[in-house]
Amino acid sequence: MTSPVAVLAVLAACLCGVLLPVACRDHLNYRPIIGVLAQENIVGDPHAQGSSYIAASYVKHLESAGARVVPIRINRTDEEYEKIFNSINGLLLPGGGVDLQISQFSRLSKIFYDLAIKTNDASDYFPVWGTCQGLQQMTVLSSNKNLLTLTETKAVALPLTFTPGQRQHCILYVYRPVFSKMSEDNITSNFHSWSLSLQNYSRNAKLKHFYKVLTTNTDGRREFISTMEANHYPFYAVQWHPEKSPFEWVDKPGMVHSAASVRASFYTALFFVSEAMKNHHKFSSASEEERALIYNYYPVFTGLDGIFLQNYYFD
Ligand SMILES: *[C@@H]1O[C@H](CO)[C@@H](O)[C@H](O)[C@H]1NC(C)=O
Ligand SMILES: *[C@@H]1O[C@H](CO)[C@@H](O)[C@H](O)[C@H]1NC(C)=O
Ligand SMILES: CC(=O)N[C@H]1CO[C@H](CO)[C@@H](O)[C@@H]1O
Repeated sequence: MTSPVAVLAVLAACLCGVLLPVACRDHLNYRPIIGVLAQENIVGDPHAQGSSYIAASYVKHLESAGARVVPIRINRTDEEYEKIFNSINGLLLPGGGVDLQISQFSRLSKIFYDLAIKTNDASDYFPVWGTCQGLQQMTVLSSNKNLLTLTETKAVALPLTFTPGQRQHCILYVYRPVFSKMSEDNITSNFHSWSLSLQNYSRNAKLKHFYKVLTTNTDGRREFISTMEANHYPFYAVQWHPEKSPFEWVDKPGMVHSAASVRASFYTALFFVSEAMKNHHKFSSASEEERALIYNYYPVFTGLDGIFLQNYYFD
């Protein structure tokens, strides 16, 4: 097995070499802080407090790979969001179940997506990661359309089908230690009703120009995108749930906890946190940073049958 150190070396070579020709290894930010978007509470959630939540598994996933997390709450002003953007080193759009065009989550996603495009265009490296709904939201933002289609993927574990000729791409380096497992065993947890089919992706010029497809899956009827990466931006997205294997425990079909699935999960987090290390945004003071971090909030245990084991709730 390739050691995590070897993977990091490959990552540094891969990402610094390809995307940042300057010797960025000397200038990494080893105290990265990643913003995670909150979203409207699930209707009928008996544990809900306030108006929005973040599933704690997303926070733990990033923390496991050496990042700290700042929650980005809904219903704040554009100015507040811009200030947060200039203080964090990367952004994660989590899974969930809100409207991708009219929810507060979609409003925040658009504000941060636009800021991320603008800042990367100005050579300020700022990575964005989307998981499940996060991937779906990114496709809506990049195409200005909802091109998703219903698939039979509500609770199913799948292997990944790698797109030929794409294995050299940076994000896939992360999967290398688990490549054979990923393409053969059912190690990705899928919990989505909607997917971006390869067909709609291929027919939409904006999406085709913006993203390349790294892995796909099928529900037996439609081939859909399961991992993608932007061509010119450090934007990455997966339709499956790397954070569930180590951190969610609801006992239902589609949940995988094998050693290979946990390892794959960790490598996705390590990859994204390594990306965030290339950004140098900072809070304006130590006390502002302290006030913004997730440690100011307490996750609520929702029970062993909770779709999310623990949630953070916000006003
Ligand atoms: C393509 O997108 C449309 C929405 O614009 C959707 O109704 C349709 O089901 C999608 N088709 C496929 C094959 O994904
Ligand atoms: C993966 O799961 C499917 C059913 O969802 C099953 O048919 C298949 O044999 C599984 N593959 C492996 C390698 O376990
Ligand atoms: C900034 C923002 O979106 N504020 C809204 C927060 O929610 C209240 C009540 O729903 C609205 O009135 C505000 O406009």
